[in-house]
Amino acid sequence: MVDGERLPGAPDRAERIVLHVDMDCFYASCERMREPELRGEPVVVGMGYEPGETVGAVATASYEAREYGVESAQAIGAALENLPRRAENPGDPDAGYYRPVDLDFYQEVGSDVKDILYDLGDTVREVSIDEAYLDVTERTAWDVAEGFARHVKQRIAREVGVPASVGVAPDMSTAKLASDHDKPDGLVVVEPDDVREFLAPIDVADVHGIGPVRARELREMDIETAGDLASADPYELADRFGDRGRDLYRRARGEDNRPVEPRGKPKSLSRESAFDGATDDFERVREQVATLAEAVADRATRKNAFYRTIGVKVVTPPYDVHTRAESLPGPVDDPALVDDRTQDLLGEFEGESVRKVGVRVSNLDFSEREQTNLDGFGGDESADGGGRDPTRGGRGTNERQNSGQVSLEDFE
Ligand code: TTP
Ligand code: MG
Repeated sequence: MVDGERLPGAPDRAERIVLHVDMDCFYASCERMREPELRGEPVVVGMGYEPGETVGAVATASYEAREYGVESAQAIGAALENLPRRAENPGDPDAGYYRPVDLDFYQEVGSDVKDILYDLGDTVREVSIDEAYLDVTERTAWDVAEGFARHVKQRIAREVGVPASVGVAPDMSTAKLASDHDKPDGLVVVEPDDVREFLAPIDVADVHGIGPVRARELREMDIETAGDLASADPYELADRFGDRGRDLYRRARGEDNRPVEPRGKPKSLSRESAFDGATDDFERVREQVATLAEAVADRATRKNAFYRTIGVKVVTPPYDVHTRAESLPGPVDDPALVDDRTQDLLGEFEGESVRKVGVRVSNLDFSEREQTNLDGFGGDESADGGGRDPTRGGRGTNERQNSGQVSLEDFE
């Protein structure tokens, strides 16, 4: 095929490297971050669950709890039959820890993960609170893709503290199946020449876009696996399922040309770092925040992002997350202001022991810089000493926030 024949947005699949990230038992992993004694234990997170009660449904269960037959969407009552509460059975290893959903906290953690992904991918498509696709074609190559994927996992583990599974493949559909293939803590790279072989044994019900009803219909046609689907008669599939049938046939053959279209521009940019244990040396905390502030402001400048909110996060033992933020009257790109405001916000925590600190700019605005670039005049904006501040005039209002106020969206 010559280049000119290619449809826009439908590059040859061998040319693309797509990485899919899906966090492992995400809500349970978040709970383990702030309650490290839950690590390695069966953990169940319940929606509509109240401690001590039997109401609600399982949002997720740790892999240890899944061993007892606990699974997403199960009623808490049913889960308790398989896995009783540790609180009522102290010391019993066959009992588990039940926690209610704390979506604000999970959003906060998910957003920290996404910040790293935006740093690592050319384009990022956010799919849900714990899942995203990255086009990393320009960032890596097939012979080093595994190392790159490991780097992604390690940055998330080190900087945020939750485990992820990662899949790398030449298309989105295969990348998703790859990240799911070795969960938890998975890392699977499927190179272009191996796609058909990788897909062959996969159950049709696991192919993206095939729900339980269609899976049953396919099984009636003796199509059990993606391999069966890939070698089925495409005309028969089209007859039975219309255009959708042709799509599924292509997907089973690894011919998924959907580009990784960016969705969900970063809502915030942040950096955080943990101290070994906790520190009582507040000078150290201040220095760390200054370093993080510089890194975050630099990243915003590189990403053409103006910000309307500057904030800090301070984690104190055992794992109490405090966030403080200041809203500015308008969007700015002003590293000195980030430094100044974060040090000011930090002052409240002087004298406290600190486990972890973070700096975040949010309420991002990409429009002005894009406009500037379109005009072709971008050169003089930092003439006044590094910062461009179209609207600064008054001091921002100091506003207290609970950790995480982003709403849940894009749940696919
Ligand atoms: P998933 O990624 O589907 O599940 P998971 O991260 O818990 O487990 P896995 O290791 O298999 O990826 O969903 C992400 C989060 O979304 C999950 O932690 C809880 C929430 N969720 C619900 O609230 N209800 C549901 O039915 C599902 C499937 C997930
Ligand atoms: Mg997940």
